[in-house]
Amino acid sequence: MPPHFDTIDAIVDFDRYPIKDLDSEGARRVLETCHATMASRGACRLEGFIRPEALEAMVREAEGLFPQAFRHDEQFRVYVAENIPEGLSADDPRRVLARSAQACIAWDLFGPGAILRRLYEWDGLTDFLQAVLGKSTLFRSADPINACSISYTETGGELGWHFDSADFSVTLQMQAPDAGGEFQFAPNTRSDENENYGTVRRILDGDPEGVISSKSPPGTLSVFRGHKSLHRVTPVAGAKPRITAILTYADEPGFVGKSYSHKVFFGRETAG
Ligand SMILES: O=C(O)CCC(=O)C(=O)O
Ligand SMILES: [Fe+2]
Repeated sequence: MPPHFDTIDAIVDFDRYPIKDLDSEGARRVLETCHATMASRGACRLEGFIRPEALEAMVREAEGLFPQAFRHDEQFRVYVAENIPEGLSADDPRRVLARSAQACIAWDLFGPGAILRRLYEWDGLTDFLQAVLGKSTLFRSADPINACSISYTETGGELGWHFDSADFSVTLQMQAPDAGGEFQFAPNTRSDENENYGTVRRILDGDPEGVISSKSPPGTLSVFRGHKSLHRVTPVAGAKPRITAILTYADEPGFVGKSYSHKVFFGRETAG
């Protein structure tokens, strides 16, 4: 009989990450590690978060959805969706554009029994992430299109350097490509007090100092504060695409994203 994934226990490796009861000793230990790396680097990674059999089935689901994915290949500002003053000097990093070339599957294309849907809709994950981030509230996004989505980065594709508009992001690495597709992250590139344009410029020009490269094994859940830390996904090569799920959250219930991102990343016309 093929394995079933109708309970969260079959999906999340609770032996390794006992986070079902956040008050348990095991959960406290997991949270301690996450808090430490969130504080020092603005990021944390949980390798092997998804059980191998569930991950395999998740990848098959993602492959099944792939023909419906919307492709984009566009230039974006590094400072995504931020107001950029006019008359900036030629070398100001706020003028720089970066390339994003990926294919994406919207949330409303996931079937009712999709494993990724079960994971995202499990309240325990939202509660765990709230604890990791030390927030007083956290809600799943109500966006029908990008609440939880899948990005496929095919050969020649990439996601150029940028600061996220959201305060933090959560990703699940599902499939690593044959080559490239590394996640590069410059922890705490900027702060509320200091934009550090010089550092941003230096990284955009290719200086690797202060940049951490990671190739997360499939099954890794990552949380990172991408609004303050410049990051990118390097170009992918080879037949196998990089497949990543992006899970989004908000401090308030009922959050719906911007229509321009629905159009650019998912090819949808929406209001708002
Ligand atoms: O795919 C990744 O690992 C990062 C994605 C990302 O930076 C984003 O969605 O803003
Ligand atoms: Fe990002």
